[in-house]
Amino acid sequence: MGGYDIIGDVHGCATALKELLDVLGYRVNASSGAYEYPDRQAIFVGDLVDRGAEHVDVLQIVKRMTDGGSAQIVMGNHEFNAIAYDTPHPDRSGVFLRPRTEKNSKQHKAFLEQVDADARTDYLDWFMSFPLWLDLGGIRVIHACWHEPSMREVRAALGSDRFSSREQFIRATTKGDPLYEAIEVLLKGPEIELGTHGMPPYYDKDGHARTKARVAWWKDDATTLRELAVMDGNFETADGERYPTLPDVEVAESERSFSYRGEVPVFYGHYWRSGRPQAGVDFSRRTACVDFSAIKSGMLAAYRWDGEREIRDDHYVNVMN
Ligand SMILES: [Mn+2]
Repeated sequence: MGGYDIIGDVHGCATALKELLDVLGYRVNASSGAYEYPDRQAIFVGDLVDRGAEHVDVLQIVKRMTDGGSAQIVMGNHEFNAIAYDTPHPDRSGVFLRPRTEKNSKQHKAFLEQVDADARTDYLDWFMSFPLWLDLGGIRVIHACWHEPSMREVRAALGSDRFSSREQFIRATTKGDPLYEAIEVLLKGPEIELGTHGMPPYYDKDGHARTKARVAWWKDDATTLRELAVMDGNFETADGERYPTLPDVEVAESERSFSYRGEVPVFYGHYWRSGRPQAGVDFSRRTACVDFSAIKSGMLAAYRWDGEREIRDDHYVNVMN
């Protein structure tokens, strides 16, 4: 393979996807109908679904590409949730592995409305076949966080890097099961407890109290709570005060275990970044986020990888200038 084009979270935005593939130089093969590029492959970081208005088109485009061999994909938390939303709970009648609460149904509404029931069944089977990560030699790809202890847990539970039975999927949605915890890290990213460091809960934009912060696993040199915990929203304390700056104290080694120290570049999505890719936040020498919020910006981002061992700012494609 001459190179890989790693594509961010599509979230039902087919127009943006077609524009990006066009910018990258992919062309539709007249006989198969699949976008392709000689000697290159597109790699999707997951989250094809939810939110956007063009689900049918997105699913058709990407499925044709993976079927034809011009693309590969890893599972995102939205594909995982879509399967769980559709799978009945084994013991509780009328209940599904992902509870059909108002919030969960609203988040999944666009997919349910746009993809009819028959097509949905086929696509959910396809989602179930997605690997949870890809290790392609020169690059690694994961939806949210490359974390080898969690991958070992998955391999032990599944016997491979993907699901092959409903029973496995049930375990993966059962809180407290080591498989559930591992999937959370890989598909949603690790979190750090603020309370154990003497910090109060914070309130997010929807008024939900939160006791954990996201871990900046992509920084290889972060050792303190301030460096590791992502607190970049306009968060408030219970009293409506601005949330205090986190202390610059070293955290325990176990809380640093997520930091990526591998030599092979890792590409990931999930984090809704925006603007021009920034060193130290969106990319580092060995990590690069490709999710630049297609839904909000109308532009889907990618990274054109040509064999380099260190991430290059100028290999980002279709990001804001
Ligand atoms: Mn995601």
